[in-house]
Amino acid sequence: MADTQALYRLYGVPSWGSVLVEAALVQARLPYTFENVAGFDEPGPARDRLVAVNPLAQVPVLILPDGTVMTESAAILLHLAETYPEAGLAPSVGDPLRPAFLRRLIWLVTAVYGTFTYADYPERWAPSVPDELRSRVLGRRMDLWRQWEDEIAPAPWALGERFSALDIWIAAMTRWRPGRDWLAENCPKLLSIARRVDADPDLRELWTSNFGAI
Ligand SMILES: N[C@@H](CCC(=O)N[C@@H](CS)C(=O)NCC(=O)O)C(=O)O
Repeated sequence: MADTQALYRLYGVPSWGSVLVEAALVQARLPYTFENVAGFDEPGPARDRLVAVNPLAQVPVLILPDGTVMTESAAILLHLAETYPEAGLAPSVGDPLRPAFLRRLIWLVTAVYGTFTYADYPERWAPSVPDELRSRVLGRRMDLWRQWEDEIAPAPWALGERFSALDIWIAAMTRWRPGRDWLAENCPKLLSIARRVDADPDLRELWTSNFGAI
């Protein structure tokens, strides 16, 4: 499937947003190295290494085999899906499920993922009321998960019968706040997708290395 000589280089932190890209690399059976930049959210060498490739100082960053720097998880995912269609990460152009896939992927990065920028570091944006900002933004994120839960069919995967990277993203992002216990109470259909992906033998090692015991 892949040119095994061509190595991808992923900048990330275990269990952080880099897991979204790492899972796609594993799913596509692509060789990669992992540049752990843990601690990059404080000044120091890890931040310096990250800022050198992404001035926004965010993970994930993927360096392609030709040296091209890619940031933005959805862009990276779409690039990998298009380059390695056999990995089944996304319905291809012309597939009737493609619009639903694109809509939900972009919704995930704009509506849901964006909330982490504000709730993870509320003191940056509202220094006088950080706790209030965190709790309001977390409330917004819960509303968003509930909205998807209401829309999703009770089928095995987010797109119905067809597995896609959306399922991988559900498995990863539901590890983040508000977390799986909240999901069990509020979003059982999304949780069942997450658990099905947890059990995928190809991805188990990745989940363990990122989140510990699953
Ligand atoms: N739009 C970016 C968001 C990436 C993002 O928010 N990453 C988080 C880690 S999960 C991060 O680097 N946060 C540190 C910060 O925002 O300072 C993407 O989709 O890749």
